[in-house]
Amino acid sequence: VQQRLAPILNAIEPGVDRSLSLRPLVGMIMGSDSDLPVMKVGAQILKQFGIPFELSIVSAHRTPLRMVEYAKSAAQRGLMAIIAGAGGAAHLPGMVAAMTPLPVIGVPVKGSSLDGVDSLHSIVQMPRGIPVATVAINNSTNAALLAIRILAASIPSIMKQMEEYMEKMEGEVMTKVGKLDN
Ligand code: RP5
Repeated sequence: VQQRLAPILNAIEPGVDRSLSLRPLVGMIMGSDSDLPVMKVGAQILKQFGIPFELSIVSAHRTPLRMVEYAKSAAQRGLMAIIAGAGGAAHLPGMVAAMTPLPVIGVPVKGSSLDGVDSLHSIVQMPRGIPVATVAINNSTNAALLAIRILAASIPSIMKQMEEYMEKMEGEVMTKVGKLDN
């Protein structure tokens, strides 16, 4: 799995072996390598904020035991949030949330036949007691930003970064407003 992900990791952070880097605070997992094009956008955001994270393939259906091991060890390994992307009958975020006390953010990945509505409904309709914070279809950017906000609540330097990110975004919009007005 790590071998298949290596080119992606390298594109995100050339020359850095994630397994040797800082202890990951965010776990980003996905059901299949076919989810990577969607998920790597969020990974790029985590990288941009300098958040130590891990990226891997964990399938609820094809590697159920790996999923159990991943979810059960996540808190103990120091993760503070998990982002889980999946398509179709997207059980991964919900099943992981059922086995960890950590916050889990689900990314519904758009599949080929039902436009991602299948994934969205699978992830968002969690039964009472096991929450999964669900972002919009294919929106791994918001999943990463939400994970960062979760970290920011207890890490002041990350809070400051998030405030700066929001100010920058506002500034960019206001520049466009200024151009339209003139
Ligand atoms: C899900 O099935 C994955 O998350 C993926 O979105 C979907 C299709 O997987 P592949 O058949 O492309 O591996 O488990």
